[in-house]
Amino acid sequence: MQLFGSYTSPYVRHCRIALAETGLRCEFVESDARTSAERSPSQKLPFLQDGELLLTDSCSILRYIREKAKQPFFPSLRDYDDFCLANTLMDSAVNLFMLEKDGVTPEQSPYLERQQRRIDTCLDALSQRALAQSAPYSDFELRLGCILGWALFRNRFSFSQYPMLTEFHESLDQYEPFAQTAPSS
Ligand SMILES: N[C@@H](CCC(=O)N[C@@H](CS)C(=O)NCC(=O)O)C(=O)O
Repeated sequence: MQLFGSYTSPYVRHCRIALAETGLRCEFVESDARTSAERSPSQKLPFLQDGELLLTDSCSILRYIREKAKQPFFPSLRDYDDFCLANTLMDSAVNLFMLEKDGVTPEQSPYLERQQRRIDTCLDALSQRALAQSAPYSDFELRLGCILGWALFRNRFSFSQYPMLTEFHESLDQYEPFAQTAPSS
């Protein structure tokens, strides 16, 4: 089994955390946009190859990892929707980051302004959730931790106005699978 990804992507980080938690054997293949364009129809990272099986999204990869390790994957609807919201936050933040690299900013596009506002409304809603302060963390909480860590690493948005989120991220930083997958360039 091979996981193709980068050491900076928050999507990839979540998969790497799940692999560390389950102890499954998987080769990590550091990859770039050229590799994803050649090998995955989504042209995104991560993707996972296990024999004939190709998985093209971090969500299906997470499900595969959890099921292989006989661990639950979103038995709770509440937790699943919170995961989706954290994922929406991640998509918006990464999308704005990618476009900014191409010189396109929210000032030039009402849709991107909406993406920017979406980051604020998602953060506000997520800051009101009850969050674990120690392991075990749910996949929703790991997803949220991954996007908060990425935002700090890339200096993309601040969440210092939400002390609960800062405390939560600091507690996750003490968790070995989270700490060992911290983004690095
Ligand atoms: N829905 C995908 C999103 C993955 C994603 O956006 N990955 C970024 C890297 S952080 C990427 O490869 N972007 C390339 C592109 O958008 O062309 C997932 O959950 O795996």
